[in-house]
Amino acid sequence: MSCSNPKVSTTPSSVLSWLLGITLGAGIALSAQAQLDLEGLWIRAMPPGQPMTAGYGKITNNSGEPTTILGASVTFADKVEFHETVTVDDAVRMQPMENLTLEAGESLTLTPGGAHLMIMGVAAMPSEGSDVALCVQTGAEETCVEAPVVRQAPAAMDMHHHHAH
Ligand SMILES: [Cu+2]
Repeated sequence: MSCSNPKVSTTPSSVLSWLLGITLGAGIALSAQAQLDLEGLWIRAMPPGQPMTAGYGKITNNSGEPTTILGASVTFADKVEFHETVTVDDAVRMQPMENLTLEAGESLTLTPGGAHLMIMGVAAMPSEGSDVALCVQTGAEETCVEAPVVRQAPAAMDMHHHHAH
């Protein structure tokens, strides 16, 4: 969160009101801000007719208190599960995540080969290049984003890349 307002006075009362203004502003911003921040979410483009695909990205708990993710949904498929990837007896497999509680400020990062959104019962696979609504539910609210349908992670998800070549 950034505040670019430079109106800082040296008199204590002005500083107090400035701080108060900041506090009120932050409070208003918080109430309008989603509990969950969905960052860089994308859905794997798959050929038409495939019954399932996966979604990835970063989900951060901005609520300031532990928050449990109850589920996720898309309009083009029956069911979305949070899966984790585990290795058992040298075999890689995936299973539903048991703990979907994020501590305050904690993020859940979903990446190919790791935890992911398993999207099942696809009625009509969205075409590559389209955007689809992807929603994540907590007890208090539902947070939705428009997620691009692409073959691989968009460049924005490459955290080590700073737009320079
Ligand atoms: Cu899976």
